[in-house]
Amino acid sequence: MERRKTAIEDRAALLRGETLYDGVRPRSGELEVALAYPNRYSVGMSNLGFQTILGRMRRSGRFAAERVFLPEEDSGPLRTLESSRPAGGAHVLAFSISFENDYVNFLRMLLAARVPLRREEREDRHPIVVVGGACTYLNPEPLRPFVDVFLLGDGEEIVLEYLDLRLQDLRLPRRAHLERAARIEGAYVPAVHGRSGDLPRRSYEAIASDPAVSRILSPRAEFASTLLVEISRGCPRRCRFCTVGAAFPRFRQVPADVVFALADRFREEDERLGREPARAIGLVTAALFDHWEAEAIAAGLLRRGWLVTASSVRVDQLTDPVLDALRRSGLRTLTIAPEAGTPALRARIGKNASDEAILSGVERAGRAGFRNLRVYFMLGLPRETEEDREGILRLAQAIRARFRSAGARTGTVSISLHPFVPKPRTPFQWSRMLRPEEMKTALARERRRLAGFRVKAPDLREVYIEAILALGGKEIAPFLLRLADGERWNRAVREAGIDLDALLFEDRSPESRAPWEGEATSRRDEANRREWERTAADQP
Ligand code: B12
Ligand code: SF4
Repeated sequence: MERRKTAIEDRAALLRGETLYDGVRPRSGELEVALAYPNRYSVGMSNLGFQTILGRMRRSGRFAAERVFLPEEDSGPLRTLESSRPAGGAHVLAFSISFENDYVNFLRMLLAARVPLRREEREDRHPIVVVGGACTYLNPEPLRPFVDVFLLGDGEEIVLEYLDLRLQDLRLPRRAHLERAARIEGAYVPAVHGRSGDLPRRSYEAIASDPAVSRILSPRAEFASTLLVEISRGCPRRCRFCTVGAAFPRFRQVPADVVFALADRFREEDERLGREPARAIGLVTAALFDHWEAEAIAAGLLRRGWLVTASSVRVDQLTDPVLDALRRSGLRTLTIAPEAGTPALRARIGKNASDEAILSGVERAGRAGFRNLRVYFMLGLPRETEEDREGILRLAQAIRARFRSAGARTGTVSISLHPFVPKPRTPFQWSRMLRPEEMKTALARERRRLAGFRVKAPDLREVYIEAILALGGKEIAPFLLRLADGERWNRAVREAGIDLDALLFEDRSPESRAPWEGEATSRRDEANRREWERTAADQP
């Protein structure tokens, strides 16, 4: 009883703290949708995919869409945030998933919602379990046994097409509805299609006039009370390890005047309702300095009285006006990701930047007044040599020296070391990754070398779980179920009979068919194979 009361109070406090914009308040409607994020409120509310899909559902005015997050503690059946409805009683239980490790939370939330985990065990009274989000369409296979409908690609349009169909089909048996859903372009219905293979994915073409934007601001989000606007989708660079180009094949940009119009509209709404105005805008983009109007956007927002923030930036492309706008907005730490210690390895992974280009970017950051730098490197990249690893220390020292001499005398330079994880639909999908013992030794050695720096590295268990879930097929379902049951990862691997050598620790042949590939070889698969061969031949 006590516990239940706390959960209700927490919900009320979260809702009271939120500011809603642009018609995103909850509506009533015949179709009840629970939109879930398989992680905490603070993470989900910082995710623009989740916010965008919720915005679409609510602003259409046709559906009763409420949010669900991973509960802080086991507090009885899973309930929606807004009106505490049981999530398992909705017509549609939709999940937005952007990180593989959240698959475990996805299963735990289904359990908490009292929905059978395996799709064949669900009956007409159960919700249709729908899933969207980048990692789930790069490789839907590990989730295949648990998901009724995947909506592949950009979700802006397809989510409404699907919900409209579900509304029409409310009185149809589950199977008949699924058969109809399978005809939507971009829908993958495992019960009808079998493997996901060659199914098309959706791409939203109107981003330039209708960008993704967060319409609910919360002081409890990771980016507290910050309005997030996606100023570009995709990335024109094709670093060989990175999923962004694979998830969003076309690079699309939002013009500065569209960003300003949005910001002005939100400001007017605050003024009209006499609320404390939102002050910070977070520019969501994989490629801030590739945006043809990056400088105009940063300077124009600042002129309008907004504080401007951005996630990590490409250090070899920094320009003074954008750095200046970020600094004047109060940002003190800049995150940069050279990824590898030597120019040769950077060329091999497709993130070409000379040491001097990196150092002169760092110098600009120091001159612009940044106090701290966070520098990301990966360990265990394909054909990485001892010289490449030593290069991390050399580059880190040079970065610190240049940063300090440019003015940041007392600030910190912290290093993040992340094990390389091969990702589906990238040229490095065929690469091996280091075994846990190799990785532990390499990490320990780097930590010793980098003794003068603050070094961060992730929990290795999480890294190997991510790799298995990224690359595996539907046969890894027992592994996932064991993790959801709280079992340790290496024991779950053994009991599920997964051959880690074949899956992770040996280079795979580009001729072999990956779980997510179809019968036909797509142009992208071909391009990835060529890039992988060029990597092996040391060609840029
Ligand atoms: C903002 C951000 C964060 C925020 C917010 C959480 C989040 N996951 O987004 C914070 C800081 C908390 C964060 C944390 C992390 N992040 Co992050 N993050 C980003 C970033 C910069 C933007 C994401 C975004 O908002 N994109 C814009 C929206 C509109 O796109 P979208 O989410 O894909 O949504 C679209 C579709 O996928 C689809 N869709 C999404 N949900 C649904 C649901 C339904 C029902 C439907 C139909 C469709 C649908 O429709 C949407 C609109 O078209 C991306 C890089 C990038 N630019 O993409 C990295 C990125 C997603 N993050 C990444 C990583 C690795 C992490 C961390 C693991 C970092 C760490 N070590 O802690 C954590 C994981 C946290 C988590 N559980 O997700 C990686 C993911 C890599 C992967 N899976 O292979 C990315 C791609 C960066 C990268 N290049 O490596 N991140
Ligand atoms: S690593 Fe960065 S620059 Fe390279 S493709 Fe990915 S998002 Fe673009």
